[in-house]
Amino acid sequence: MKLDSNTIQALAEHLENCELQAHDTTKVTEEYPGMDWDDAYAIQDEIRRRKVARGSRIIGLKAGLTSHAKMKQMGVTTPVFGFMADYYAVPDGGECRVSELIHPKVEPEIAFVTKTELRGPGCHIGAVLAATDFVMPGIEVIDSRYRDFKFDLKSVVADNTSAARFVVGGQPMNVSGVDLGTVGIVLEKNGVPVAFGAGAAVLGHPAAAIAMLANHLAERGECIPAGTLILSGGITEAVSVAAGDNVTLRVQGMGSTSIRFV
Ligand code: 0L1
Ligand code: MG
Repeated sequence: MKLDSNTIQALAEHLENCELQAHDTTKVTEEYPGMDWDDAYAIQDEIRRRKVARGSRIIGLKAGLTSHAKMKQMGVTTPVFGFMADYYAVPDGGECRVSELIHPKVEPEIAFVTKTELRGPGCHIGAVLAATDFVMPGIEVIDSRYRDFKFDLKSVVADNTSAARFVVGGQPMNVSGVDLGTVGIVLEKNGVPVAFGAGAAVLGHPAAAIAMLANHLAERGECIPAGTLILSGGITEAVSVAAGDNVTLRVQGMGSTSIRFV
């Protein structure tokens, strides 16, 4: 690690305040260009610690930048991992207040819920499918705290991978009932289809993103516990939203989930 603990704490406080007060900032690597991956995840961990210390529960994990569309959109090449706090969750069909966010975008995702622990190294798609209780449609609302969504990977990891809100719903499915590689999705904004794709857009198969997460956690001596909700990453590019927008994700054979921006 290149940063001392005081700097990690100060950067975590700054980024979390940007999130809580809905104002943007410059990327952290501008001031600390020499920071490394461990520093970036240590800042994210400190944000997580601060939330838990204030009484929030961590209710899920996420993989981000797992599709070529997203990587191309953001000009990066590697997936990243983050967490979801309890207040990020929006009920299916519920409201998301835009005034609490900076410049929200939505991503169509497949959400996994595990039934047994997943532990790397060497975790693979087969192990993920065996450990999955069910999958369902999920919309992630991302809201980078960086001005104009301009960042590099270490900055975005420090910023908890732009995590802000999410909704899951539709028909929970056993993985034996759906081919997650070929499953089709349609994202609608105000009733108009705005993005289309198939599960394979995420690393060839969305379960590959969950395996990568398990292997990433193993490097830190951690695992994915049973009962964890995980967003596997945007299947298409992210779509900007504003107050008044209604967004619905339809996943073939798995129903739909919706969120309203007010
Ligand atoms: O969930 C995601 O794919 C977002 C990762 C962070 C990058 C972004 O803000 O687009
Ligand atoms: Mg996402």
